[in-house]
Amino acid sequence: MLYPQQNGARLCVAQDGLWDFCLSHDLDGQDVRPAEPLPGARRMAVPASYNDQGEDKALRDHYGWAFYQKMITLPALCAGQRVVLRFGAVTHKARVWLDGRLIAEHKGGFLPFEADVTDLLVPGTPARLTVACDNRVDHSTLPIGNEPGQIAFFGSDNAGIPSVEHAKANAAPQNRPNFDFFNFAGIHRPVWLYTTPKAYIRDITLVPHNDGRLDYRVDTEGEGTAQLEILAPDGTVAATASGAAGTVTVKAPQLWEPWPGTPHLYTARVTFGADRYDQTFGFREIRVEGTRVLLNGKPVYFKGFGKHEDSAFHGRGLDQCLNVKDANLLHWLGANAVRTSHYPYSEEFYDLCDREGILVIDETPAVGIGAGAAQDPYKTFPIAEHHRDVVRDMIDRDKNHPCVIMWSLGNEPDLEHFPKSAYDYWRPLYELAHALDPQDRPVTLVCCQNDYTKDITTRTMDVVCLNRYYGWYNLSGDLDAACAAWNEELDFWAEQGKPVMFTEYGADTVEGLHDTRAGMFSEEYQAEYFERINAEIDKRPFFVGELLWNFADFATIQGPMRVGGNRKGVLTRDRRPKLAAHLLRRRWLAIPNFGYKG
Ligand code: GCB
Repeated sequence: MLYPQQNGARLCVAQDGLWDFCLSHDLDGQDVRPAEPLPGARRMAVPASYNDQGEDKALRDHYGWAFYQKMITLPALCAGQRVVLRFGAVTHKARVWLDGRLIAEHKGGFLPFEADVTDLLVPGTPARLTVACDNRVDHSTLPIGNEPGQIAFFGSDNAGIPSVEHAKANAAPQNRPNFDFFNFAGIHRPVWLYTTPKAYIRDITLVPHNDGRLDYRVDTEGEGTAQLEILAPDGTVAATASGAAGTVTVKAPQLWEPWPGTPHLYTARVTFGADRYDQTFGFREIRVEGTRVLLNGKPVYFKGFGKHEDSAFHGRGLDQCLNVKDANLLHWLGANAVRTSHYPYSEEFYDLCDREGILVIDETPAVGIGAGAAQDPYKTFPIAEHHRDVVRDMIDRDKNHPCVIMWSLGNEPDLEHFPKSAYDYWRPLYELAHALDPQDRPVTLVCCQNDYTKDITTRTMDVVCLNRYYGWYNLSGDLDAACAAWNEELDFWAEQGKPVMFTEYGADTVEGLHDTRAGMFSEEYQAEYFERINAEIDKRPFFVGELLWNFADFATIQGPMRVGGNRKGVLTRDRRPKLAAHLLRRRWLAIPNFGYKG
């Protein structure tokens, strides 16, 4: 799906700003009439989560539908154009009405959707746009929520105590997320009204090869012939082509390389009748060979983090300023990679990473599938079809980005208790991702700390991605024992003949808490933890990367394990460095992108 673009052929108007807003108190959202002004409306900024924009608990802890509303108008001069209303992301379920008429429904809170409103929005005439979003998570959504009566992630269980069980059963309906990030909701990404000519470019698919060949396909609607101009990074025309699909060759292309190399970006300028679209891309190749990951033919070493889209007040809403700040902090730290844990991020983030030379592991929102479940989640959770849709839509959205170098099908599912079921569930998704990706990038699944000898799925991925908390959730505070256990596991992975990397490891750290003996939660413990564990992975040639948990502290559900959120950030939530950040910076600036392990 193309990102909205304003150019000589298309008008593109952001609908961001202050909208009217109200909470629904009916689980089907039937107490609000979308054709009428919202009852008791208050102001709400878009894009942003609604949860932290007010001081009331009702907003923070809402369960169910919330409504947004705004009058929209397209200038009369747009008459005769095709008109589209596009949402970057509405979390988790959305319904959209124009003047009371339902024009779109969408499931999944992290990917875009749009509605053609050419016949509904008369240019020059205002219309009432109403958007409802449902924040409920359960066994049929991604991410996964627990069903009523069950506990939330890191909630206190006290199973079996009658009074606690009764209170749980009688508690007000509420979300019980099976994941460790706050369940922010709302219109999280920009809303656009855009026009195209009636005959238009629907999609562009590009597969660059480092010898300069560029395979392309242009999908269109209506009569016409697609024309292509390939613009070099300096804007000069490097090649031209005509027709809906083919191969065009750029002489001696400048490759896209991660920071501190130069991420050279080319542009495919496509015209089709009166329509036009500029699609950026980069010449870079990524593949796995034996125990190495080769980027542009060279063994790459990943240094960086799992992140979250999370900040004060905005919640999970797009914050371009924060994204730019984070990119600069990644450079300052000497990092070259991030994982979009635990959902696809905003389109604007990938565009920034293309330009800043940051490698991205792009992850679906499939988090919480059954970890700790007594029953086989693959047989009981109705999610397979939605999961396939999400994989398809994520690849469709992000396929042209040079920054995206690997797909992650999900985070920390149960792979150990129902190993055969797990394999039968994940293997087709792995094959689907390979089949759908025109650039055929490596595919992975991020695995939880488990009995790795029983898990038969992780070892079949292109890159083995491990979340491990030796020295934190187990062997707590004992880094000698943690290193011993970790080494024993590394001996197992050494036998598998795959590249292996950390996608998570870390320690909760309260900024300002210091300790001469590096006790848990102190800044010294986090620094020593990374130093000790990193010394072990440095000895292993097949270990190709270290993505720490987490880039910055982030909001979570309340629980006895979380002091004002998850504190495993190397930076605080407001982006101040903890002690470990300085040590990592020294380490990472000395580790080259290529050839670190030979
Ligand atoms: C994990 C999860 C991540 C949590 C983290 C933690 O394994 O993947 O979402 O936040 O552990 O800090 O417990």
